[in-house]
Amino acid sequence: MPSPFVISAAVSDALNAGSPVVALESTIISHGLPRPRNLEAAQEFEEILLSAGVTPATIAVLDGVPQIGLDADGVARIANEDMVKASVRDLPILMAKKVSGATTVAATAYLAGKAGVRVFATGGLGGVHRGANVTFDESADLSSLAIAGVTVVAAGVKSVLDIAGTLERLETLSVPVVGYRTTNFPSFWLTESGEQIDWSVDSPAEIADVMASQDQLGHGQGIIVANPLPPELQWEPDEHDAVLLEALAEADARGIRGKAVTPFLLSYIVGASGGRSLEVNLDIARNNVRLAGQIATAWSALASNSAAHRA
Ligand code: PSU
Ligand code: MN
Repeated sequence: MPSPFVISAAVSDALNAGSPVVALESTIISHGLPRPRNLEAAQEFEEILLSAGVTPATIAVLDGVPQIGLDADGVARIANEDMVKASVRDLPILMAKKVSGATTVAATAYLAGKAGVRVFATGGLGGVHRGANVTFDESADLSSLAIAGVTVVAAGVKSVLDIAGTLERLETLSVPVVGYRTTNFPSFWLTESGEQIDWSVDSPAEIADVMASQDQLGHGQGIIVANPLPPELQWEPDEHDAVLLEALAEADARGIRGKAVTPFLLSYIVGASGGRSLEVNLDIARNNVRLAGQIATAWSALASNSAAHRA
């Protein structure tokens, strides 16, 4: 059967050469950031990688075709078109109907894994929603990372979620979680959530070692690298807490459900914070893209070293 994916020439050349590649998601651009900043952000994330010698692979479904690596026109499309938010389960339907979709962390990690892209940068992961014991609302990001062999750099999960519950589910799913130079799991806009994790790593090379060990085990799970914003860049905690409560109450009052919850909360919070949350959100993503580039570089050095040893 022909491959249903299109891997761009830049990404496939980089993969064949063993050079570093980082996957980027498209839901954060289509549904997580307001226009026109979203297009600038998508371009800037690619630029950060390119200037570090890393090939960006922004992932989306365009007219029914999953694309690993977009050209400038593709990047503009995910920013400017009203595309559906696509999780893993939407992929076959988008393909059959030949429609476009912006991929979530779940769908991006799945496609990146299929294409052989091993490192992925996002802002914050989806997770267990507050009240999930009643609504069953748990992001497919978690179950997808249990099967996609991709290392995801994220500033933890948003404080709108049940952070402790999310960490419990990741334990059940056997997804390794390491803090980058911390054991205090970040809560997206804030440097620390107060939830402790067991392990921290100190360098991109150490993360590459964990990836190699995971490969040796043949376990197949992804790895989460929790990368906190430096405290001086975080959102002021008092303002954050107040806006968060307001956003959750508003979502409840309006009866927002299902896949609309995360985009609603993010855009409400941008408005209620007078744009402050947006600036912090962009810093988070830049910080994660930078670290992902370093991890991909360390991974490619490790892979070429071990190939040299085998030769
Ligand atoms: N984090 C962000 N911005 C986002 C998202 C997460 O900073 O836009 C998106 C991601 O694409 C993530 C999705 O996969 O929200 C989770 O949605 P849900 O809770 O419906 O699974
Ligand atoms: Mn959900």
